[in-house]
Amino acid sequence: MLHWAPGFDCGRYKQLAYRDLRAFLTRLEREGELKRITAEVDPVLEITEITNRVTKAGGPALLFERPKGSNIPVVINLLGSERRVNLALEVDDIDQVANRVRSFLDVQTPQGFLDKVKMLPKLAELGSFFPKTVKSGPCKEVIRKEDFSLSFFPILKCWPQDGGRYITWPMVITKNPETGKRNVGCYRMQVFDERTTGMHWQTQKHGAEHFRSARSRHGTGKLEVAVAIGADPATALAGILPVPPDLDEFMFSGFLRRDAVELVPCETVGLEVPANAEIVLEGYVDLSEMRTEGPFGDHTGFYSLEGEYPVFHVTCITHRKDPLYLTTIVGPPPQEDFFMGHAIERIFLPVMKMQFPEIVDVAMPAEGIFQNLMIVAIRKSYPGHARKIMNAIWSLGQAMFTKVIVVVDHDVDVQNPREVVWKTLCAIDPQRDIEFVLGPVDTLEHASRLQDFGSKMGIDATRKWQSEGFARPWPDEIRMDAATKSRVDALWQSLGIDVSRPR
Ligand SMILES: Cc1cc2nc3c(=O)[nH]c(=O)nc-3n(C[C@H](O)[C@H](O)[C@H](O)COP(=O)(O)O)c2cc1C
Ligand SMILES: [Mn+2]
Repeated sequence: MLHWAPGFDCGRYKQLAYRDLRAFLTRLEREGELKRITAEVDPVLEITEITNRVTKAGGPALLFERPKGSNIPVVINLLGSERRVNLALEVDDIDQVANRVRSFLDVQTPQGFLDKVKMLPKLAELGSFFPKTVKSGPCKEVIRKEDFSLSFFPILKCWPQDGGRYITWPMVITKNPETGKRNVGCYRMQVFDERTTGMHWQTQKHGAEHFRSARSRHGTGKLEVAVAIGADPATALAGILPVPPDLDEFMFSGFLRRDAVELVPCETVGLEVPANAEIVLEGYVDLSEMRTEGPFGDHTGFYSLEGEYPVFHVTCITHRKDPLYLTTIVGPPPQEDFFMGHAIERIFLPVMKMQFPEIVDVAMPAEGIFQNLMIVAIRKSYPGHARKIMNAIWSLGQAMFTKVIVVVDHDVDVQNPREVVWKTLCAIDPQRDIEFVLGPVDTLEHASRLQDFGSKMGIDATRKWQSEGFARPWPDEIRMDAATKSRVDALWQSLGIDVSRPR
């Protein structure tokens, strides 16, 4: 059920945030963006094969009503298209969210009384995005402290060589043992048995940092963990948002949904979870326990190898009376994670531009699987500027993983791969313009010399300047003059040539 309430602006109707996952599904169904599947389908491999075909064809979100072996329906491909991401964030275009981010970043130090008064609504709005703790919520409709098993849930085995079934879209919640600040991360969880899973905290991620910090403080013992599965779409995205350490992802979800995320305290651990969640797993990670996890068909399009990871022990499960199991698959691109990641890239671009105003645009094509390729257009204003930007990106949060950075001039359309290939290759003297650095690489990087450590490459594909030691003239790009173009435009019909007007 969707809620509509009178808005404050212009007497128009303002839509409130989706209350939960099912409210969003209702909207998707009304928009023709949800397909219910009533046939029995196996969560072992079959759901992946169907979803992979549907995502690649630009098809709808899927609700598998009869997954084999469970009476809980599976929701998948929820955000597997640009349109559904826009519906999730209630915009027509993702840049509208980026503009909202920019409007908050643009708030200047007020100069006078009037300026201060003008700022108040913005500050009040910001305050309304902080998560709110409430007493109870639908995720507590059923509380199972004794009688529970992960086998109740239709957890997918995604690809043939996967080490088992994996929970792929959890919100994994921990608190920083030093500061008490919350982190929410989406980290896959391999099901080991009815009450234990793996916890795939990659080395540089905040969950892994909490684990290391707890170990160095206490040596042995437990780190409490809560895992929420399925929520309204902006909240469900929390775990994926690349926000700085100790910044609460749920606050950012509140910003995205324009309403606070409501949290409820867990039953057996000192953590809070979204009240509207479908399923919650409470438990702990034992600080002295590691177990082999993997392999897993990953978003690189290859299997990530086995590795040693912490183990999550479930001590209690709470869920709705009729829970839905939200999941996703990764694999050969593009998959659903491309659409989620692309939206996040656009939303965070204003933040990147605030720190580096010379950045004009950024593109991360699907085949670059996020960490392999970033194309950056800059307004170059001093010698070596392209290399400065490469280094900036390699030190910017998760962008540190970027294996290849291509920096082009501001007049190159980075969203057009053909133009990028053409102009990049024309602009480089490879020996001079390619730079290698050593540093941290993504844990999933399988070609690097070591896990988590390897080399990265920057390509300076900007025009070279005299002040950079380039002594030759740089040629102009070929462009027909405007007068000739308009003369030919006027003639075009009469020529009877059967092609649409070339650009
Ligand atoms: C579907 C999906 C699965 C993911 N699985 C993992 C994972 O298993 N381990 C991991 O470290 N990151 C994984 N990620 C990436 C993290 O969610 C992402 O880097 C996030 O920003 C980490 O949060 P943190 O910065 O608070 O650690 C996954 C992302 C998606 C979209
Ligand atoms: Mn984080």
